[in-house]
Amino acid sequence: MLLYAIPPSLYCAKLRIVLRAKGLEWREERPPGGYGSEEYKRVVPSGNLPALVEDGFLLADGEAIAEYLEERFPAPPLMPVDLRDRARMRERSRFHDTRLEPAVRRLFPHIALAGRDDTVVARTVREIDVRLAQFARMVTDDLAFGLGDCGWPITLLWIELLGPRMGFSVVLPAEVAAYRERVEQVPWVAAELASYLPAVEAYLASER
Ligand SMILES: N[C@@H](CCC(=O)N[C@@H](CS)C(=O)NCC(=O)O)C(=O)O
Repeated sequence: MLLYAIPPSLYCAKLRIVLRAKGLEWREERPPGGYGSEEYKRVVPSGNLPALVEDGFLLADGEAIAEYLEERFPAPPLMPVDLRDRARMRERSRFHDTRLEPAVRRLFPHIALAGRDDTVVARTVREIDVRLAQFARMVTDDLAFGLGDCGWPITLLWIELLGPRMGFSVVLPAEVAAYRERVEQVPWVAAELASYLPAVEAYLASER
């Protein structure tokens, strides 16, 4: 399996948790021509990272790939059996992908002091606080680790590392802190975080 990825990408890290959980082997390549290049878009029309090629089958979009892998390699399962639990697992994933992560991503152009707008940062941090408070009311511990959990430890790591560098502090609501602790104990999450952390730190150092 070939994964198109760049080291600091959140969604590539999220997908690697799925690959690790499934016990799959993969190799990684940077997008040909570089991030955002026309050359890459000739291979992957949307230009999205991550993209996966499996047996000549190309698929881009982390969530689509994760759901494909779940169906292609059902064991061990990363989706609950119960219909409503499956829906809740998807809700957890979509809330991460469409609410929390995009807010965190909006901070990226402001990491370097030269490009920082403190008003935008303060507004974005308030939004992150709101999203985390919402998630605190959604998250429960009755679902076994699954697809909907893979993005959270990655984005929560970014929030933790960005705070001291950008002069803000986000205190996780108790429910989210407990959830994070639980998820980080899952072996494939721990393995991915250990290999991903240096890539995030290198990226942050390059943005100084
Ligand atoms: N929902 C998408 C989001 C992925 C995403 O935002 N990837 C970034 C890199 S971390 C990207 O591909 N940016 C370039 C682009 O969208 O053209 C997914 O799950 O794959």
